[in-house]
Amino acid sequence: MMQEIKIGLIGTGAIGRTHIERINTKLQGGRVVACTDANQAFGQSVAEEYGLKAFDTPQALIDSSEVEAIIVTAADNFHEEYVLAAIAAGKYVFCEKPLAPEADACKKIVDAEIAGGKQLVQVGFMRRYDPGYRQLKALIDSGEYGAPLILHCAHRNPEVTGFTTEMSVENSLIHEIDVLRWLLGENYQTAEVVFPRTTRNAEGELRDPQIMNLTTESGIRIDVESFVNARYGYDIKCEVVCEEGVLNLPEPANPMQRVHAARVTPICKDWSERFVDAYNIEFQEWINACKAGRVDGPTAWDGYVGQVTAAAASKARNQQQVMKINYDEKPAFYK
Ligand code: NAD
Ligand code: ISE
Repeated sequence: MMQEIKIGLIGTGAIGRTHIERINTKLQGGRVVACTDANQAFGQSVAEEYGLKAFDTPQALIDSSEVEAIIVTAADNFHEEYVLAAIAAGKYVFCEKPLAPEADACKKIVDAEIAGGKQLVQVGFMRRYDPGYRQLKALIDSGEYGAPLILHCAHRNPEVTGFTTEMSVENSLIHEIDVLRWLLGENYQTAEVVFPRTTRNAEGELRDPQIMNLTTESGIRIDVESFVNARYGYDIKCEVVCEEGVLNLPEPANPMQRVHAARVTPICKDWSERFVDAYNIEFQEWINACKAGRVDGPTAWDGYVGQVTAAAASKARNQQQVMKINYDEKPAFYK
């Protein structure tokens, strides 16, 4: 057996723990051996639960000779600092989305990676690994249905805590911003965000739901609903209207049940259930790529493009007007 790659994880919260679990119990070729969390006692308890070494600080974990690759699953605002530290240490780093909440911070990461001369960063845009999105992409790429013209999408969470109006785009819709660009193989040109009536279930000042409208370079129009207090379940929709056919993202294969004089097909409760296959494939491919000495998933450049788009959408939302999106030219390093 080839040696397992030794992984250190920063941020042992909800998704951090699911990644430890999947890597150490389901996947092959890698093992999470160390962790750290801003809440040290909590990080220590997770380390004990999974038999890992607990580090007091992310920097100590990144610098340790016992750790060969890093996973960043801390809160969004700290991604930049730890990804830059991992690049400085010359270690592969998987960073949960978003790469950083600000486009400038993503650009700093891109610049640091280029200066280091080696691609090390992968961003956690797991929908690219979802079997349903992969099937949809294969159908679009086959050309059999003609060119895509319109996309109607929805991203619904049952509930969230501590969410702001900005986070609907920067933390939640960033998934659609990335996966639809990958699905269509083109960049965006304009963004707009409009508000329907706000649900009574939105906390404080949160505007929820929101609708983000995007246009692409070739003129495809996309509407995406973000509804983070949809209550009924976790529901992701994507319908691609093509010249000669309409393609839909497959629903998760939950069995239909006949109960209480009704036919019922359950809907997923949250992201961890809806995208479990995507996360498993994403991490197996990341481990394989690290061992082969390359990055073959979403790059720091994809993280940057995502956040430039999100920033334009945020500005469009604040000014209630359509914003043009301008990206820097893609560096040869990422081509
Ligand atoms: P969470 O709040 O459950 O966990 C975050 C953890 O990070 C907490 O334990 C917290 O103490 C720790 N932390 C915060 N600041 C830190 C710091 N400076 N250094 C070290 N640890 C720190 O949040 P979560 O839901 O697990 O989300 C974590 C990240 O994963 C976020 O960036 C989020 O956007 C992303 N996420 C991605 C998906 C996906 O579908 N790909 C799903 C959920 C979350
Ligand atoms: C969360 O951080 C995720 O990434 C989930 O996939 C998404 O559905 C949710 O809205 C985000 O807050």
